[in-house]
Amino acid sequence: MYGSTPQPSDSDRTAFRKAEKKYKLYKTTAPKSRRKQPSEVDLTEVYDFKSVLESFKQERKNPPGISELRCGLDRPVFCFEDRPGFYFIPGALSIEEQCHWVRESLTSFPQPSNRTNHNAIYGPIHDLFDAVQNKKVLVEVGSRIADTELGVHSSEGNLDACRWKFCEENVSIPKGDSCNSIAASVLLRKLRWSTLGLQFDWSKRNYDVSLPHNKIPDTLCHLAKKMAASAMPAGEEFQPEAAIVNYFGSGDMLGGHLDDMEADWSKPIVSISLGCKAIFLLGGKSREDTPVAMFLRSGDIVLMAGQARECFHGIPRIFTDEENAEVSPLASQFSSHEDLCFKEYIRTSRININIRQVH
Ligand SMILES: O=C(O)CCC(=O)C(=O)O
Repeated sequence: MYGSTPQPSDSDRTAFRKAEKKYKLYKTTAPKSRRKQPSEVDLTEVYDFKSVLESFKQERKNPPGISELRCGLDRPVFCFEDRPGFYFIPGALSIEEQCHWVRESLTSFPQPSNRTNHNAIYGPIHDLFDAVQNKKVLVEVGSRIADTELGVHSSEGNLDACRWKFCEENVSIPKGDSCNSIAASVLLRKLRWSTLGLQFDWSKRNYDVSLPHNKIPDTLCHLAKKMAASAMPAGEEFQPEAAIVNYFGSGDMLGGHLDDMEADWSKPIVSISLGCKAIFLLGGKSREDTPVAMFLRSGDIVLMAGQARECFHGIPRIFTDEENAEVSPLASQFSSHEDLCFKEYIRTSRININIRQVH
């Protein structure tokens, strides 16, 4: 009300929300500049496991509250002493492995029968990345526009899926036909998630085992099993059944949430970071619990199992500016002309692949 002291809204009150607001990207216009710049943010309380790993390698010492888990993995796994079930494996993937998973995330993971956020509007989209590389446009084929006029071939057998087709960007639409279209490059920028293995139904918030799906690639299963081993109950092997791939662009965030749709929380979620650096918040069982913040870099893997499965977590920020993204070593791997689209994408994006055992 006018003249009264501003009251925080309900959503601003929790400790988790406060931390999200602290790290979120805000842009302000600097004096003498017309361009908006990211506002300064205090990062002094953000844990940096890259430095933890370096000092561990040099001096075998960890900062207070962090310890190294002794397990069979060929690299250090760190945990917070007061946050059981949460494990951090800094630099778990080599640059070549990161490169491989970026390629897979952009080419094969969004392929039908896997679903993406685009399914709801366009139906299944085949070969999106290929269409980006060939500068194609997705066109809604109206009843009067014949496929042959657009020079396209249907990629799906069913009628619904035939409504949207990729064609050359300069295709001429016959007079009188209204025609919606969207550039493949825009669709790629708007890609938010794809689901592998058992398909997650976001509206019902459960796994729809009746939906057709592609098998999770063996190499990804192998990697997830190897990484998960440190957080598995003794004598059991992790069984990857589903994965969600999240795609983040500049300004995107993932609000605080729980991953509670899997039956058995003793099994970890294996979460792989690729591309631009991000801030991850790990809270407690209530949004009122103050979360701990940490950087996630390309190649880092975190595991959330047991009690950590009951904890709110989220990504309030990704860093897409050259100075802070720390993505150059990965981007420079995409050096050939054919790889230009991968390079352009990953320079300002982050991909997260999280693999789950559902049953
Ligand atoms: O992007 C991340 O690192 C976290 C992803 C996540 O929390 C989720 O998909 O549930």
